Amino acid sequence: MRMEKLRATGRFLRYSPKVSVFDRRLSSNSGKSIHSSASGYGNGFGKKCRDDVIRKWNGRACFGLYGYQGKNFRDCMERGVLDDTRRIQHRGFGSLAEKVQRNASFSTLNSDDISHFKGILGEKNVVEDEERLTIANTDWMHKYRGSSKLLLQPRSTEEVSQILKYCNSRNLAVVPQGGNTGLVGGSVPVFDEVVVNMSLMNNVISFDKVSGILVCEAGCILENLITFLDNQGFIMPLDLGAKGSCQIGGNVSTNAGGLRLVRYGSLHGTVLGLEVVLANGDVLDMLGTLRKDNTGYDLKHLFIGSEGSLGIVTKVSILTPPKLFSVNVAFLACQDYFSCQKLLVEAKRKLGEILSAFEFLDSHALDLVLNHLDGVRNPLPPTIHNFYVLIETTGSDETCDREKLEAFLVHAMEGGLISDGAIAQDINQASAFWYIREGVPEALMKAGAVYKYDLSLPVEKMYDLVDEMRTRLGDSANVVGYGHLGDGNLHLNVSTPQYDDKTLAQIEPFVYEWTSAHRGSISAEHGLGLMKANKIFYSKPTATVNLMASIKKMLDPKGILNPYKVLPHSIDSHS
Ligand code: FAD
Ligand code: 2HG
Ligand code: ZN
Repeated sequence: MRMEKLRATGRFLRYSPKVSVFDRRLSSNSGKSIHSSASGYGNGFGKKCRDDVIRKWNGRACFGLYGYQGKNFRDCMERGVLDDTRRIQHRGFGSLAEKVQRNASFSTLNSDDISHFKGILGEKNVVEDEERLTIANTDWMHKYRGSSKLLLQPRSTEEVSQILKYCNSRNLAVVPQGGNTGLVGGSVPVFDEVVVNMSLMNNVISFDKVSGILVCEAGCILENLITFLDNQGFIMPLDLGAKGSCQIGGNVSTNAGGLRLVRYGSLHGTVLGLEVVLANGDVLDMLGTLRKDNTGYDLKHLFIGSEGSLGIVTKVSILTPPKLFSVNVAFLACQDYFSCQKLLVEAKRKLGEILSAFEFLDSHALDLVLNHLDGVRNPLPPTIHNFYVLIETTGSDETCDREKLEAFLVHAMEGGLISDGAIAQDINQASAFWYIREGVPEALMKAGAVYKYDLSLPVEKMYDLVDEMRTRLGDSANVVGYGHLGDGNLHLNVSTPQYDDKTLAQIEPFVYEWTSAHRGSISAEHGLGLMKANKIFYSKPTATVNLMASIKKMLDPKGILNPYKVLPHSIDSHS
């Protein structure tokens, strides 16, 4: 039962109910320990070590058997997304929308428009209900809020095409919306844009078991695709904490990175084809299912990561890897950031092809998770460590992979890179380790207001920014650093009791200037949305931004698709 649930969340650890949980000392010299399972015991570790560990284990609770049974991240996510409109009232970023001028060339909705849409979609898929609109108008963080009066739910590409054709002719602005889990204010209206919600386009169209190529509609929820593929013996090359709500169309449109990019690469590599509806309603069939196709410009790439500003993605063709059964997850403690960094270099070299995730969080992030999420326990004894690393390996040879990981960890521990650690011994523990990492955004939400920065930076410099930010803000904020270390992607979050302009002024533009000075990117994976549309120049030269604006103008001359997002308002005014 539990195994099924975990499978559905994308964790494919082989579960052996016979395996008992205990920890054991890996390095008698260092006095540090890796807490691990009986399986694989004896591969390089002495008997004394085992006895020590069994004694130690008897003395304390099993870290793997967490008390949050029945709750997984999906439940939390859905609560976050669908739950109480009361919370929506409490939060709010106040003045953001006021800083943007509504584009006067856009029309406002009238009753003829509503009748027209009802003619295309039927009554039930033209939504004017206030409660549903409140949800659609509010982003996951409850930070950005629009005032759309209409949500449309197309069921086919043809319906999307008719919607856009009409909106274009009437100058009605549109926001494409997937699971509304975006973190940059891109998925919600700024003013009264019509929301085109893709959730009814949720069919798998085909799956080729020989090539592993999946073709599906854009509204498929990522977690459902993961489950579908699991039954076929495959996995999605993409996984992220929002999987229970986000949609593949939203993933493609944000070029989401996630937890396994280090292994499977970005969507620019795995997406083989797209079907997209342009602003004028034209349907672009680029839904190839070929690994190789060099016939001219590969236009699908324009839409991967364009955040709904160039077209609505209606279908996706994606290459999926076979599911491998040998999965190991280790949760490790490091004394300093330099050790995390060195551990990464070593992991790439020593774990090589089996490395499937390398994530990190600092002690501030761990504390948030422990304090704000129900049932989470620290897998490690409660010593203060400054950093934690989650390493996952995925391979096809259980014994070999386990030996490889353990040898790597022993070596790292002896070299002083790891101060403590635990290896999950079953699917529950693996899931529990992952929950700590994936739970950080939810914990931050519960802690109060949060300023989020999603940065690509040279790994060796990355944490300097967190330290500098801490110095700047002093006690007024909790500065948290975590993210996809294996990809050079830092999630810098500043947590405060509530939003205020003074704190914002201490963070920005400093954070963008620092990133730019280190030749980083101000958006590693979340996109620009509304939050960073005007900040694009920190990461892109003017000539490039101008070319982007020309492409936008060509594909969407009236600028109806996701206005005020992605491109700077100065050159995207369409006035
Ligand atoms: P939405 O939020 O609905 O939309 C995002 C953007 O895409 C908007 O600009 C929207 O207009 C556009 N869009 C949506 N669907 C379409 C479509 N069919 N056609 C055209 N445009 C469309 N992101 C990561 O990259 N990595 C992570 O690890 C990660 N973890 C997250 C964890 C949590 C808890 C949360 C809340 C978010 C996380 N995110 C992460 C951010 C977010 O989940 C991703 O950006 C995700 O890809 C958005 O998908 P969505 O379906 O929710 O899209
Ligand atoms: C993650 O990696 C997400 O958990 C969210 O990308 C990051 O909330 C954030 O800052
Ligand atoms: Zn992330």
